[in-house]
Amino acid sequence: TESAPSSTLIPVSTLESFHNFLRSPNCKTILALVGAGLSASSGLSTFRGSGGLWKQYNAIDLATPDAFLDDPGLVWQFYAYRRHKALQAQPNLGHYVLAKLSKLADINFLTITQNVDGLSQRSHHVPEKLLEFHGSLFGMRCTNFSCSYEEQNNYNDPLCEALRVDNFDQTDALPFLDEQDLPHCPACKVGLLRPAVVWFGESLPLQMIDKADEFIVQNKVDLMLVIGTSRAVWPAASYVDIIRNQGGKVAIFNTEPDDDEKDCWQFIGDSAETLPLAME
Ligand code: BV8
Ligand code: ZN
Repeated sequence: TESAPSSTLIPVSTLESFHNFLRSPNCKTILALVGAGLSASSGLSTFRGSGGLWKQYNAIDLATPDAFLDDPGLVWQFYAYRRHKALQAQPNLGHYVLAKLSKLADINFLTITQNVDGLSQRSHHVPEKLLEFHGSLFGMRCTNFSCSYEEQNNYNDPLCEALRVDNFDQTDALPFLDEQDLPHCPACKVGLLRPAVVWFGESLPLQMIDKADEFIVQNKVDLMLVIGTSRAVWPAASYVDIIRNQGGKVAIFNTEPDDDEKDCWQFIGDSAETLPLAME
């Protein structure tokens, strides 16, 4: 018999035992935890693998309130670049499999995505079953505390002339941008706008945590899909142990095997290939 595509060799025993569980009557509630790896084959570099223009910067150092206070122009160029790339990218089969699961009537399903690229939303995932835990590259928030500007999505690219990406894509040295050249709030006119993402050291919006906790408390999660994430970031990573401690099963979809993980299914390969195979 012909084997699965060369890059995705899933042992038949893994697939069979997973499918037996998935199709059994006691697999009614599924929670997916998604990370940058799900968007990798859509061409978006993972957080730790971000190469190219940003190789000289560590993404974690730029995704912080201090970095923005210190040099908003640099941080805005980082986000303008990622917005530009995310708008050029297309959701892949892995995103569509999760979107399909979100439409099934006979299971309780929720996706917690750590990604801010908007690809899960663009794959027509049922919105009520998608938690963008770290916000979105396209959300815009006013930094003027006394302003009542409602956070809203802005898909313009470029956001403003100074942030036109092809200006700085081919050069190594990024230009220093003055604050007045950066996006400002249309409501109060004075507030500098910032991307509505959760930076390191910032708390996640409470309603996100509440919705995730509500789902876990209301339905005992039978199966957790851990897709394309290094599980280095908290509190998103904590849900795997929470579910396992409640007796839920875990399936990991990653290009790297996780040798510490014993009692779980591991699908090694590109999640754009392994998810459709596993969840068919
Ligand atoms: C908070 C938005 C309370 C911005 C992001 C408790 C313990 C330890 C640390 C902490 C803790 N509590 C808080 C912290 C600090 C911090 C943290 O977790 N630091 C880490 C680095 C140790 N957490 C926070 O600050 C959080 N806030 O807890 O608030 C608080 C308040 C004040 C003070 C203290 C606490 C906020 C975290 C949110 C940060 N914002 N994103 C932006 O994106 O610009 S997180 C950002 O990094 C991404 O969104 C993403 O979530 C994360 C990267 O993680 P991954 O998605 O897993 O991506 P990664 O590249 O790491 O891995 C990719 C994986 O895919 C790899 O495993 C790879 O093998 C695999 N892969 C690659 N290709 C494929 C693939 N798999 C399948 N197919 C492929 N093709
Ligand atoms: Zn404002």
